[in-house]
Amino acid sequence: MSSAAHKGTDLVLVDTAGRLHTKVNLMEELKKLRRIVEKTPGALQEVLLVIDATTGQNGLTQARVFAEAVDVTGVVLTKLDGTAKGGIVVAIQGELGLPVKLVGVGESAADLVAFDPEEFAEALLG
Ligand SMILES: Nc1nc2c(ncn2[C@@H]2O[C@H](COP(=O)(O)OP(=O)(O)OP(=O)(O)O)[C@@H](O)[C@H]2O)c(=O)[nH]1
Ligand SMILES: [Mg+2]
Repeated sequence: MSSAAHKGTDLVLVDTAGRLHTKVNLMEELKKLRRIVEKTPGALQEVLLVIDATTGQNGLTQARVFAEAVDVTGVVLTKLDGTAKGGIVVAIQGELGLPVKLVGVGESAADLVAFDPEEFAEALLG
């Protein structure tokens, strides 16, 4: 964060690898990351939880734990290009009020696109 401020960087993406909601020490680390980002006023823009469309009920458990730990602002639903429909985000929104902000429909950066609720609902029900 201080390096970014020093260089006048526009955007810092903090990506955590292999984090499991069941690993208490890793979740504590995540909370610490949030606290560090928050030291810079106005820096914290989004806290996104990435959920794989193939995730079932466990996605809701994950969302609960991550939301509690770091106050998630939205969900990124990946792998919507496969057969999975990602219906768990409906339960996540219902219980935690977390909106889906982006969806992944492939492996390139350009495949991360804005969430289209209508298209999603049609695919889910159709
Ligand atoms: N088809 C498809 N593949 C995806 C999508 N999103 C990610 N992938 C692929 O899934 C694999 C895992 O993606 P990562 O971004 O490394 O997953 P991750 O959750 O960050 O994994 P960790 O960093 O190990 O926790 C990679 O091969 C990605 O290219 C998607 O929307 N569609
Ligand atoms: Mg990763």
